[in-house]
Amino acid sequence: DPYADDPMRHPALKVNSQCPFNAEPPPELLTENYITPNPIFFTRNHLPVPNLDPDTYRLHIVGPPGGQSLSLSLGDLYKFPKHEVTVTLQCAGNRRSEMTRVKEVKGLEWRTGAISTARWAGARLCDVLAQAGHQLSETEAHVCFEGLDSDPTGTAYGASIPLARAMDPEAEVLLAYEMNGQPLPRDHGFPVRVVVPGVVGARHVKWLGRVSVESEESCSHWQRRDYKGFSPSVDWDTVDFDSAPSIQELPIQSAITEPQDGETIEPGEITVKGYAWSGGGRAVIRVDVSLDGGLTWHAADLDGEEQPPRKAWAWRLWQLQASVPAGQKELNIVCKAVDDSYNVQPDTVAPIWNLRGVLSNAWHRVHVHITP
Ligand code: MTE
Ligand code: MO
Repeated sequence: DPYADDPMRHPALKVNSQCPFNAEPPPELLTENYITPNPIFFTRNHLPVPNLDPDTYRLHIVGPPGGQSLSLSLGDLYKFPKHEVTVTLQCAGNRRSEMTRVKEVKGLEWRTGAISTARWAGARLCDVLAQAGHQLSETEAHVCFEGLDSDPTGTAYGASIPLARAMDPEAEVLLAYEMNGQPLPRDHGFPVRVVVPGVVGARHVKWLGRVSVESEESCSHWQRRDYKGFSPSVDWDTVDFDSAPSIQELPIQSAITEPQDGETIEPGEITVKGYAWSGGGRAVIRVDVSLDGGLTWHAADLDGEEQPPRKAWAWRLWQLQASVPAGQKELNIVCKAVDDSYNVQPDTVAPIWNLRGVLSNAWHRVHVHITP
């Protein structure tokens, strides 16, 4: 059993698949803290978790022609300036289960919890690439990452990002070795993972083994044949994966975490809670909440850190206090967020349905009953 050596996990996690391990925190725990505690940070593994020895671990950085390839120990990586940043990581499949309700999709049934936030620390990728002699180049446009997790045929997880993002110090791409002040937990990439602020989870390669600069995107299945968006009318007979760009920055997203769908609540004062986040460093500027299915709206209070413009890498938690009118039997609670480019979420799921169930960011709707 290749999974026999997987680590222990927190019992509160909602497991979507045991082998490989995929799990999300329950909604009420997800927004209890701005920084997600490591044991309940959502986990998305495609393969068994490698068990790497930090003493013999080496990160291979392929140098440019005429440059210098590097084989970095953890100690070598610690010598680069240590950079810290608070970043929200979201899987492209977050909220996929709502797409499934429109029409069947291929993928894990994530609810609203395939998203979490941590304080990451490590070396900046731009500093490490510079040491190997890499510069911005017109022919070599992508930085490819390879994990040390692999399937029985020896194929490793891989992904890539544009070189311009990797070389931009303001983009703060990290080779992270700490998560919330601790060494990375095994499930989250021990000893080193990539953190690409504002970009889809799939590019944050865990258990990082190799970094190279190439003229093309990573040839990995997960770069070329997955994590792409398509029109609702494209099906598995007609899909042409080469016709769509790989997902990088993610669209504006928000969800309600309290109360939960189907819950029965007391009349009087209620508190509605949730999260909101946008990709590419775009800040959330507003969250609108409706208690009547979208007829009237209230602006929620935004909690959490306000990050610099263009570098709003982390989510905002939000809440709304409201009173439920007497005699009301039910509430149709809806939330939608707006980012600083005035991007908004679509109101329904059907027009953004796609065969892989990615980019599911329609208004989030929760129906609750009120005790008479
Ligand atoms: N890196 C490796 N090596 N193997 C993986 O399976 N999964 C990716 C990414 N990096 C993956 C990986 C995907 S799809 C996501 S959403 C994030 O890791 C999840 O990171 P987390 O498990 O720390 O939440
Ligand atoms: Mo993912």
